[in-house]
Amino acid sequence: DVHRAWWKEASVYHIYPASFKDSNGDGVGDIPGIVSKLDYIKKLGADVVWVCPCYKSPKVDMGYDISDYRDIDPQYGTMEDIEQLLEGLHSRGIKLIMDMVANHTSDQHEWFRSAKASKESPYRDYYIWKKPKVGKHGEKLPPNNWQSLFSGSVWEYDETSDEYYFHLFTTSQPDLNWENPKVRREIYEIMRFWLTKGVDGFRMDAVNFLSKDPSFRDAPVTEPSSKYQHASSYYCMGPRIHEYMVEIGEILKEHNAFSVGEMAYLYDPTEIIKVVSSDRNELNMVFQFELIDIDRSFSHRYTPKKWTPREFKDISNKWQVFMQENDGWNALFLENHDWGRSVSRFVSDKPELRTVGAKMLATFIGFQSGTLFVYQGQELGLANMPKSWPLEKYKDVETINYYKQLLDDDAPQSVLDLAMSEIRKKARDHARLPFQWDSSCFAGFSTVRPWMDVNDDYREWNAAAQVNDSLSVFSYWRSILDLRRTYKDVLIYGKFELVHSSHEDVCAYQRSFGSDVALVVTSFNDSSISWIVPQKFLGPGKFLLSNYADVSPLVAEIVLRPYEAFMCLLS
Ligand code: TEU
Repeated sequence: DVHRAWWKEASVYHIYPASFKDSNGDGVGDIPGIVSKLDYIKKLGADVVWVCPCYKSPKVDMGYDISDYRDIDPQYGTMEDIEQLLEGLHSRGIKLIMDMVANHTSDQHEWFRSAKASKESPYRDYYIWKKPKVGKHGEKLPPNNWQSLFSGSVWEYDETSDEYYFHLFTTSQPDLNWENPKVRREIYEIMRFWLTKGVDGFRMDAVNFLSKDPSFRDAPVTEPSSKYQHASSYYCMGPRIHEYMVEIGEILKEHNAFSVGEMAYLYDPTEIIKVVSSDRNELNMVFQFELIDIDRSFSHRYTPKKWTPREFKDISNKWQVFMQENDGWNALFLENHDWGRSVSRFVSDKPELRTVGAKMLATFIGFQSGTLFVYQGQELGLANMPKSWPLEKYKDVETINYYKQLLDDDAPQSVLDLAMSEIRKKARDHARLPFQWDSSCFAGFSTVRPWMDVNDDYREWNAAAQVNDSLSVFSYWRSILDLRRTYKDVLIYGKFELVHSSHEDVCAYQRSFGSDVALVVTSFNDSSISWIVPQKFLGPGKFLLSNYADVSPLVAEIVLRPYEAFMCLLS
């Protein structure tokens, strides 16, 4: 027996507001811009739209530093614009989920300004403050050795009070003190505010960081050359995390809201099932990053790691099987605003392979069990910035801090070169280039030069060129979303099993429900290889999707062309 739910059947389109569509000619995307493109989103077939933060913010971290949770940033629009967006989406049968950043605020939020102004402030305890550690020579040191996700210490010294405050991200993003019940109540009220406005749910930012190890003890030294150490095991899933999640879950339940939590640094499904299992009433699903972390070390984005298609498949299989055996649920994604483009990272953005590669990845992820997320531009096969672009084209605080730290540490040229090659693959900036609407100036994104430059390839790679072309990447994604709706039983609720699990280059799986079986075959090889078709799949089959025009029937041994992918229904 399967547990059906609307949020399991939904496909989500993920929008980065600064880079989607500029309506007022200031070079930055905005909410009216989104409103003007709703028919495009409807055409793709999305059921839910998730918009990254557009609340009032100084935008040190592109809106993930919120200074007023109950207002819209003027750069993005007004409250009326959000209401229009809600109306426009709802009238098309699409839901809206917003990004809830509850781990930290901006240092410009009135709570933090007050907290910083005086130790007596009623808001002081909304944040995490600690006395300096005293060094051998009486010098003041950060209270522990934890490293910020954006380089340097997690502690920032405050002269006024002679204390440090805690920030996992930039110094402009002080962490909220979730141990303080007042803080939790504030956040819950904010969530209710938006739900009452008609918002249909939330993507909960960095939600596994809400509860930290209260001892704040030093992390073990894993990187001897570094002053600060990776400490996620101390700030992820702290002792009170489920208590908070249950509280959050109650609010979500009141409104039958959609919820997806972001949980970095967590590859243990037995931890995540506690959040998403159907009897826990915490969150619907979680973004875990084991798959898209495949080309990095655990502790750092820019430490390269070799990976194989076999590992890609094994990781997916691990989560698919675990969630299905434990009545949990997966969030399926290969891209978001924090990563390089999937076609550039996992296959190839060479002109001759790009379309077929983007479609192969879509097939790979698109028929697995879970709620499917598509990040803006992924549906067009958009690629990373050109490798020739210099560092000056990168705008993200994480990229900039990282490179600056290396320069400050007098890193040798070889280290700088490696850093640059990693940045070219994985920087968050790649996903934040302006959306490519058409072949006109600035890709139809804006009438002026946008806040980030448009990718060189926009004349060829854009929405206008793809929406009406039945062979485009867009049409392919559209088919996937459509097939998930049409063959709901097997594609949403069907059992997942790998086929030929040990094959090194081919990831094949089946979904089955009653007598229906969908076979999904994807080749991660850039040349032709042969594949033995298991006996039970032999026969004409009904090819519902394939990334090469001419597919031949399933005989005992077939040749898979470079990055070939198909989905075939047998019953
Ligand atoms: O990301 C939090 C997070 O843990 C990561 O995905 C992070 O971006 C990455 O690991 C850094 O290397 C969320 C948002 O998605 C991100 O854009 C924000 O910058 C961050 O929270 C802070 O709010």
